[in-house]
This record gives sequence, structure tokens and C-alpha cells, in this order.
Amino acid sequence: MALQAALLPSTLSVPKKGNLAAVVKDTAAFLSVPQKKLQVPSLSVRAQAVATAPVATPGASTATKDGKKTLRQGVVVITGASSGLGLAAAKALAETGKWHVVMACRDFLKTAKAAKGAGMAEGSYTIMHLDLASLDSVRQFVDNFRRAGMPLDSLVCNAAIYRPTARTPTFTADGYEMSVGVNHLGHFLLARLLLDDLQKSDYPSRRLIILGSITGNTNTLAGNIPPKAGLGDLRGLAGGLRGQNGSAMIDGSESFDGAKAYKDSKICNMLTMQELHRRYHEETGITFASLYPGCIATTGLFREHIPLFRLLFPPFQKFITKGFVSEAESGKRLAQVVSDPSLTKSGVYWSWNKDSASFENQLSQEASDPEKARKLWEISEKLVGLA
Ligand code: NDP
Ligand code: PMR
Repeated sequence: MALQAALLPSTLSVPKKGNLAAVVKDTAAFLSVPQKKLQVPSLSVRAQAVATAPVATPGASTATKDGKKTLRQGVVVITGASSGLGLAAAKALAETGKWHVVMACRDFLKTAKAAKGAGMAEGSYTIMHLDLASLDSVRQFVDNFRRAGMPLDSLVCNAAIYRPTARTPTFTADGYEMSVGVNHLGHFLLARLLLDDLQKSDYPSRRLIILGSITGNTNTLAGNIPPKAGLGDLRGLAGGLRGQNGSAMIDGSESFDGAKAYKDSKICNMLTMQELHRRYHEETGITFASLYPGCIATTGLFREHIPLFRLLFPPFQKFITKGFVSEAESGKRLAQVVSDPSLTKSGVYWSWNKDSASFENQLSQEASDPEKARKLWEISEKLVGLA
């Protein structure tokens, strides 16, 4: 209880000019932390959260003195905002004052510490629990988000894991190989469920962004470093990526390769963005985008790599390939894709040149294959229980 008392004020991210409604709403969000981690009496607060009318909650409309409406604060959900790119983008967006950031993370306390450590102002963010390795958790997150009463103006599917040294697969709660399960399937379900919420938003530019990468694109030098990404005919995915009773790899390979599984998941991310664009952009006006933010060689993504790699990778990228980008700079790039008024084009895979100017990049043949995207969509729908 002492730990809980010490943590409550900062983790609740109470708005500075806060009123009770806002506090209670954030409290409801806070309660989405698994109860066994932090025991907080929940039922009465949940009831209040539903009953209390929002006054100055994130995303509420604002009016000037002369009664004219100004653009309200946007609400952006960022998965995996507890470190690296997600944290840097959360900070960049929150600092503008134009965005309230919902940090959708699997480790509540780590995220609370990270937000505080990054200097994010209390009230500029809300932390909600999301474990992409469990489809139940994804559904629970969506429920909790809706219950918190905020609009959804932008969704960033950013979280990922990379298991380059793994010789055997691990599996999600639903039994799918972990890299594809977290990076693709968890986000696929999240994006599909939250499309409704994005559609309901009255924000002028609503966006759904899924992180891609250069290493999933074989039309680049980086994409040709073995093991190369490749989904084949998707037979492993269709078989459920279950390892023991089939293949844990999307292309159906018998042997597991953690580095390839990650790169394959990035192809899935880029194909999914384009399929969303084809199916929903015209009808909804939502902007769908992907990006390669640069090589952010210092992030936690490489935590499972051997120590020598972690030591040499940043200078290698800085001085040899010159593809290195700092976490802060990458955060600004992602923040641009979320909110820059000039980046509203849908179906685009953004990259940046040496002067940090954004441009529409070309995807590899496989990462832009519409037939593969359709097939991936249909199989993924089945695996996450939507079809
Ligand atoms: P980090 O490891 O720093 O961040 C990954 C985030 O994902 C963490 O917050 C992590 O949470 C979260 N995460 C992992 N598993 C789960 C899960 N099961 N449920 C919810 N969240 C989870 O890596 P980066 O910042 O580098 O990566 C961010 C994105 O950028 C990824 O999509 C990656 O593919 C992409 N990218 C990165 C590049 C790079 O050079 N680093 C290059 C190109 C693209 P926790 O803190 O709890 O572990
Ligand atoms: Mg790569 C232009 C050259 C370039 C770029 C931009 C990257 C980005 N890499 C490049 C080149 C090379 N890399 C070369 C020549 C080599 C052989 C020495 C090389 C090796 C390498 C390894 C072993 N690179 C790697 C790894 C990883 O484990 C990283 C990876 O594949 O993670 C999936 C990686 C990366 N190189 C990049 C980027 C952005 C990554 C990691 C991030 C990602 O795709 O998410």
C-alpha cells in the first residue's frame, strides 16, 4: 500500500487545471492495470467514471471568449510508449499541448517511470494497460479506452519485439508465434476494433499509423542482409503459427528464425496499412500510413541481441551506414506523421532524407503486393477471431 500511495499522484496524470471529472476519468483508465499489480478499490470509481459528465477532459471541445470553437486537443493512442520511439513520440506530441497521449503499454509502472523520466507534464498523458501478446488484453484495452470517454483521433501501432538470438519460438496467450503475434496480430485486432472509434471522431484529420521498417523491404541494402524477409504463400500463418503442430514461421519453414520472424512481421505491418487504405480510406476519410523512422540503434528493440552487437551497432549505423537517428529525432518524425497538416496523404510509407525532410518511399514488391495483402488480411481475421 505504501508503494501504491507513493505512485498514485504521478501515475494518475491528473490534469493541472484538473476538475474531479477529469481525475475520475483518469482513475478509470488507471484501473485498467491488472488488479494483481496494484490493488485499487475499483467498483465505486468505475461507477462514478460512467456517471460523471466530462468538463475539461482530454479531447473535449474548447471555446474561446467570443464563443468561437477552436481546434480541440487531439487524443492519440500509442502502443509501446514505454520506451524508444513510442516514448519519444509521446513526449514530442504531448509537449505541443495539442495532443493528449494515451500510452498503451504492458508494463504500467515502467511506463509511469519512463514518462516522468522523459519530463512529460502531468495531465498530458494517460497510461492504459495493453498486452499485445493476448487478444483478450487487446479487447479489454478497447473496452477500457471507450469507458474513459475520450475520443480517438489518431492510433499509432508502434510496439514490437525482436528476438534475434532465439532458436526456438515462444508463443502468445493465444498460441501464436510471439513476434508475429505481438507485432502484427495484436495490432491487427486493435486497429480493426478501433476503426469505429476513429470514424466517430470529429477531428479534422484522423490517422492510423503502423510502423514499418527498411529491413522488411528487400528493395534496399538493409533488406538484403540475411535472413531476408519473405512471407512465401503464407502457409505457416494459415496453419496458425503454432510451432509444434506446424510451422512457427509465416512462410511455413520448418526451422524457426527469430530475426526473420521480426522482419516478416514488418512486411505484415506494411501490407496491413495498405489494405486498410484500400478498404476504408475512401469511405471514412481516415489517413492510413506507415513509416521507416531511421535506424534508432539505441532502443530497447535490440535488448535480446548479443552484447557485442549492442556495443557496435550504434557506431556502425552512425559512421558507416549513416542511417542512425536519435530517439528524440525519430520521435519528432513519428509525431509529424501523426499531426503534420502536410502529411494527410493515405496509403503512404514515409521515410526521411539526410536533412530530415519527409518523402514518400517505395515499398518492395512483396511489401506492396495487393493480392498478398488481401490474403494476409483474410487469414489474420480468422486468427484474431473476427471472421
Ligand atoms: P523498443 O523496444 O524501445 O520499444 C518497443 C515497445 O514495444 C516497448 O514499449 C515495449 O514494451 C513494447 N512492447 C513489446 N511487447 C509488447 C507487448 N506484448 N504488449 C505491449 N507492448 C509491447 O523499440 P523501438 O522503439 O525501437 O521500436 C518501436 C517501433 O519502431 C517498432 O515497431 C519497430 O519495429 C520500429 N522500428 C524500429 C527501428 C529501430 O531502429 N529501432 C527501425 C525501424 C522500425 P516494454 O517496455 O514493456 O518492453
Ligand atoms: Mg542493418 C544502408 C545500410 C543499412 C541500414 C540503413 C540499416 C538499418 N542496416 C544497413 C546495413 C547493414 N546492416 C549492413 C551492411 C550489415 C552487415 C554488416 C547490417 C547488419 C545488421 C544486423 C546484424 N543490420 C541490422 C542487424 C540487426 O540485427 C538489425 C535488424 O535487422 O533488426 C531487425 C539491423 C538493422 N539495420 C538497419 C535497421 C534499421 C536495423 C534494425 C531495425 C529494424 O528493422 O527494425
